[in-house]
Amino acid sequence: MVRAYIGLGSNLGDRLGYLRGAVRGLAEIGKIVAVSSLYETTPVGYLDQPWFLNAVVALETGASPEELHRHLLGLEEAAGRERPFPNAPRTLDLDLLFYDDLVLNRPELTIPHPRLHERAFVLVPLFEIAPNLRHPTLHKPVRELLAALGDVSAQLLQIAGSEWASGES
Ligand code: PH2
Ligand code: MG
Ligand code: MG
Repeated sequence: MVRAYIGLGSNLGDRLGYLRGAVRGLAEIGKIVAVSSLYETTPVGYLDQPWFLNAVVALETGASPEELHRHLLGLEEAAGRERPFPNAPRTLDLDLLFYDDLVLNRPELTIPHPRLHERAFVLVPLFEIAPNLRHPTLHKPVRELLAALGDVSAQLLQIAGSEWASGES
């Protein structure tokens, strides 16, 4: 069994419904062992799009990285995700952040996620559930990666505790 960390995001349609559906879908391939609070976040990168809901979950799984990645893509597909252009608004985005301390560099899958250390919308929820988790190539714990971003308070707002994941819809 390994522990994987997955970033969840949505900024189109029933955002909370898609994230809750994703948590149910992740439980089909492992055991959810931690769920972060839920954050509303300002768009990063392509700015002309709605605010996101973001969260991070920890999953204990026997699935290989490839199986897990395929499962994530299947859940995005099931949520009706379309990809008209890079960084387009999306119903559901599921990013494999860490897979134990595996380092993988393939065209279709890079682990750890190559931009996670730049992103408050990933590091703030990740810090809640795994502050001491060490990045296997940057050799720093999440706590330090987050501290390096400085004041991120204008980029996100905590809108619910971890109970968000277990609600109806
Ligand atoms: N995802 C992106 C690009 N920008 N910004 C926020 N706030 N949240 C995201 O999940 C996000 C983003 C690419 O996947
Ligand atoms: Mg993403
Ligand atoms: Mg993605």
